[in-house]
Amino acid sequence: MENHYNPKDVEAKWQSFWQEQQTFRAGEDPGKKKYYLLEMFPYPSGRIHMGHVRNYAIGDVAARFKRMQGFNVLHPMGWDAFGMPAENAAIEHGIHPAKWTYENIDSMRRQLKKIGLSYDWKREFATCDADYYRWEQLVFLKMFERGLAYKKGSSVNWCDDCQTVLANEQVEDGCCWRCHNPVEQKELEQWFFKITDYADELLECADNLPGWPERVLAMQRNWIGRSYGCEIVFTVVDSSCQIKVFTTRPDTLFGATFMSLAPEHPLAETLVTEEQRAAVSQFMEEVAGQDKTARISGDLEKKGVFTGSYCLNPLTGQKIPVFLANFVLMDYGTGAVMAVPAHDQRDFEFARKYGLPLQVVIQPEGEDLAAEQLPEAYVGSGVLVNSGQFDGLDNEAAKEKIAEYLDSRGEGRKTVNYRLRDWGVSRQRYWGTPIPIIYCDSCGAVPVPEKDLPVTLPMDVELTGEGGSPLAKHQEFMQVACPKCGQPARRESDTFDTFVESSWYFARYACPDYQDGPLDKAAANYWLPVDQYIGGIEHAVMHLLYARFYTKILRDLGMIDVDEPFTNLLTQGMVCKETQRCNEHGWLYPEQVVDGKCVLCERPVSFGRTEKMSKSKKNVIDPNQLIEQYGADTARLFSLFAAPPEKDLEWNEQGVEGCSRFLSRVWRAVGDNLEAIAAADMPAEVSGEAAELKRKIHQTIKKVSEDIDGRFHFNTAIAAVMELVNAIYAFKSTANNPGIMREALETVVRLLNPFVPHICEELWQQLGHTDGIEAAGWPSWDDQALVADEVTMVVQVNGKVRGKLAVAIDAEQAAIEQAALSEANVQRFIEGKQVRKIIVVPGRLINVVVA
Ligand code: ANZ
Ligand code: ZN
Repeated sequence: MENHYNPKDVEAKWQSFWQEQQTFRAGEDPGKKKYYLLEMFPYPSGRIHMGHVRNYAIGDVAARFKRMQGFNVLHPMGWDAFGMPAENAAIEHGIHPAKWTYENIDSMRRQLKKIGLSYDWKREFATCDADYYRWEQLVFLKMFERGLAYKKGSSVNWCDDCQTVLANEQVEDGCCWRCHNPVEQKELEQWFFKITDYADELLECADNLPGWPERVLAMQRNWIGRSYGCEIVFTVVDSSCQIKVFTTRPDTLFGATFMSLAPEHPLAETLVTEEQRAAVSQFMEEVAGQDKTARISGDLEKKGVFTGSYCLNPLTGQKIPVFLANFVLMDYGTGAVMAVPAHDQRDFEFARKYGLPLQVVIQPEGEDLAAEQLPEAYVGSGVLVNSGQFDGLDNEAAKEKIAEYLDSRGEGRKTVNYRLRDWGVSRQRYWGTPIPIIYCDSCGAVPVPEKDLPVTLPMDVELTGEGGSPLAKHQEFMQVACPKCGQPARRESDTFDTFVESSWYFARYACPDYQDGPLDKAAANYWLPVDQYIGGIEHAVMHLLYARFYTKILRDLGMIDVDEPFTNLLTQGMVCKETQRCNEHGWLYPEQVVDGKCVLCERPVSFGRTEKMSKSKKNVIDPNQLIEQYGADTARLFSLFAAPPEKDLEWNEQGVEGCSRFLSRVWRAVGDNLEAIAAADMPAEVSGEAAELKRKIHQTIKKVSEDIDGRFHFNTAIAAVMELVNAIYAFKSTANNPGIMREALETVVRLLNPFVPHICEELWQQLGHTDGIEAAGWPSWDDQALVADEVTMVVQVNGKVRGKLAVAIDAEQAAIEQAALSEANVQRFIEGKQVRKIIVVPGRLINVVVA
């Protein structure tokens, strides 16, 4: 055996061994319990970063652990390969998105293989393969047939730079999440998926996912935003118009002192009087420049304008002014709000700004709120006042009563509202899945017949980055005969949002080569749901919600039998590092700083905050270099040991070196003892120092097993193995107890295998095993061996011997008493009697005295 631990040779050797043996190939085996482990698949940017390493190392521990436990494990990998960066690269460097993407995939696959991740590479696919997206097109046709995919005009967030529509979540501070260009509003015909049909089920299932972090579920519930409330009708004065509002607080109706409409409200034009026209137009212009997200978020200053019209509060009969207000959005509720400034903070600020009256209608118990003195809106509960016949009612009860009363008069009704909107899936981009629709002047939007799928993305396009979708300019692609009437027609030039691809890739991994449909139902039902899904918290809403929705679609199309895609979810923390800056040269890469000085100008650098590793701040560590220098096992160990998976991990060089040293120490522990333990069997009985080591071995097995299984406490698991390694070094009697030393070493190697598999495979072989470490299985602990040295104590009841008890030598008095009292025979003699006292003679006897 090499004296010196040389990760490079070891890692290359085992990576090719796994490849040749197809160690991680998975197949359906109904006789075995399955375990499907999945990390969120990457976008093939070309280079892996430390976030990937961490994400995949976490997953790999679970996959290897479960395989060693005897599960039939599916652990696949693939590529989320459509999307804008490929197109941007094409525009900037003139390289075709397909070429760019597939080359990046090759390079990233090579990098991933160097980490030694236990993937079944036979199942790999890229979502830009026509073999994948054709099935997505088929599912779309079925959704279209059922009205689950439809087209409508809508105002969208538009980035003029990227020439594309952005989802609300892709707008950050009013700017495009990718290029940071300000976002505008634009009216476009778009394809939508009817996710709102599933709002209730998505919500209710969210209460049924105990394996998900509560934080993620809360974000999803909030995103779906179901609120129970009331629609109330207000009549416009001197007009036949009616304004409908949605409110969750019908109990405050007597306090509604004005009305706020969304500037886009269809009645806005009608309601504006001559005197107010100029002011209104000016306001409209201002709002048009504000982005929706800021308008909802509440950060924006509340502004409005009087329309000149009034409407009637249905209960007070009072004339109240109608305003347009920037914080009211057209696509929530009815686009109109009855403003209750005394009890709603936005309305309060608005009223103070425009000098509008406040009316208190909810009085908290034991207080006497006066409208003139309110420092802010009172939003709590209380009793109704100034509310006519409803005075004195508790406000929760009043919600019901007022709703019923309005209903009986035809002036309102109870409703449910959702914040969730249908999912807009159209993108005016080239590098995506073509939407299989044909437009015909006589037949309208006609679905592409199933037999004509896939609608393949043409490769010969010109990408300039200007003037809308490149597909629309591709004559050959666009011109097609109408499938219904045969007349010349044109194709849809939009492609799908790439979130569509990532909404079902996990199901396709069950049957990546299946040619008769999206899913081989038997295989998909065998593997799904994913038992453990691992990825970043940034996907808490969009990806995870869309995937849940799409799973329900596939179920309702009869393609699978599961309701939810992911049983357990782990959201890993970020990988962070200190930033470094030079006054002259700005942010610096770690290698540009030597002895605290900038290598470019020798000036001392200033150390900035520790932040998520990012290219823009240059606080990045290249995993490829790290692996080159220390080996993959060290890189893996560090990312697993430095922090629990859910927490942020702070990069530190000493930590990496520590991990590397630990692996060398394990290597030496085996090497140094190899000769001594050559022919040793595992002993049945041991004593003294050996018994202590045995206890340590089994305690460690128990701790590591429990820490890994379902809990992902990898850092404490690794710390426990480190202690066992210390115990091995401290052990002095190997010559007399070679068997126990062998057990200790083999245990270390097996327990470490999920974390650092290359070195463990090698050491396992050195220890004399020929068929790969996973075949050895996961070690189990012996409960007996956990107990410290024991003594047998006699138990008496009122001085008569009634039993014997094995007690740990270091057991506490209380534990000994407890054990004595629960001994079966002793219980018979004390039953129904009162225990007066218990006398313990340490190491010898226990006497229970009863009355
Ligand atoms: C009167 C009222 C009084 C309200 C009060 C609140 C408190 P959630 O819970 O999020 O559903 N609202 C309704 N439509 C709106 C729109 N299009 N844009 C902005 N705000 C809108 O919120 C429902 C409440 O948000 C509704 O209840 C309405 O204000 C406002 F003391 O009506 B409320
Ligand atoms: Zn036609």
